[in-house]
Amino acid sequence: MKVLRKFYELQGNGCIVYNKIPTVLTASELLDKAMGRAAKVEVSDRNRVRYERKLSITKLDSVSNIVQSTFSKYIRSFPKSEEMEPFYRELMDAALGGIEKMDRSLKNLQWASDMVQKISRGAVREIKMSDDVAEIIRIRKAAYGRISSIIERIDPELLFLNRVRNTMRALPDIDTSAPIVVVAGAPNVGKSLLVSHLSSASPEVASYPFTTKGILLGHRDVGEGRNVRRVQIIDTPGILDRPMEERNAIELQAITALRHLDALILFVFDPSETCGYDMEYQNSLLSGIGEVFGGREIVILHNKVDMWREFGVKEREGVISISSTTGEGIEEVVRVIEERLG
Ligand SMILES: Nc1nc2c(ncn2[C@@H]2O[C@H](COP(=O)(O)OP(=O)(O)OP(=O)(O)O)[C@@H](O)[C@H]2O)c(=O)[nH]1
Ligand SMILES: [Mg+2]
Repeated sequence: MKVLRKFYELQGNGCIVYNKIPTVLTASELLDKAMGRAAKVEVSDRNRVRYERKLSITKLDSVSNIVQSTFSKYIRSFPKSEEMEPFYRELMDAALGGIEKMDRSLKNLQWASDMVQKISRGAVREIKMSDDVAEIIRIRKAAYGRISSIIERIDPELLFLNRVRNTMRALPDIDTSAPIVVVAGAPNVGKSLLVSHLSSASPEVASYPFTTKGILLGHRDVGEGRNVRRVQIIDTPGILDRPMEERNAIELQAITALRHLDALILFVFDPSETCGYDMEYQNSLLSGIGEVFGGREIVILHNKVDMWREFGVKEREGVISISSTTGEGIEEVVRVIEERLG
């Protein structure tokens, strides 16, 4: 699973842990699985009491083992929130309305696992001391009942963890340790066209919480020989193209998660204003983005030069004029990226 590698710090041995998070069963699915397996166990003994004792103990062991192994698999495969990279932790925090719920749910699974073990061991102890078939069966059934109610009690946690899993799988696959370029600007200014120019392969679409469009992720190798580095280029439709004041708190958090990325920001203007937004609006977007990325360097690009030069608009100093249609100025953008990130 591509995304999950981001949730794990490098281990002491320098290896990234590629854990897969399995689907999380609901309480009733887990109970069906455990009880179904227990129903199938077979034992043999000619003595009726010994037979019933063996059978009940084997069934209880089986139920307890399945529950424990299932929960420990979940506990192992989910990341601990404090070990997650800040970018992903903040995104998950926004998407889940509090990442600490994940840690709490995992703790509850551990609790349930311990309880099930305790109930089953206690019942086995009682069964070993009994010489009465009816009593042995009664003890087993009582233990089943208590185990079921423990599992049912943590059903909300199981459902929540499955939501966590699905949310994680949908996050963008960004390597936060590699260089990143974020392309921002108002809608229609030519961001996507620019990203496709800058990328060596065709950009892939990745989802991002609270945007319907999905971000574009392009790549480009910069540097030479041994010093080649893969730069990721992120197109941000629907993320950074509205004023920050219009956002709700969750959206804002998903945006501010971007500040954890060590990114070079390219802010694209459309001085022709054919995008439908005037320069004043575009400037106000820029200052909002400047605040989000506080202190990060922002490179200003004036796109659609092929168009606005004809309108008689003058080029500005300190700004790179480009055309994403004719390719004018793109080389200079590449040079700036190589200089800052190469
Ligand atoms: N003449 C001219 N048109 C351009 C240029 N760059 C982009 N366009 C046009 O502008 C329109 C928008 O381009 P996109 O690359 O989709 O813009 P965007 O910023 O990604 O738009 P959203 O994803 O909607 O925010 C398209 O019709 C492009 O062909 C340019 O340099 N010159
Ligand atoms: Mg676009």
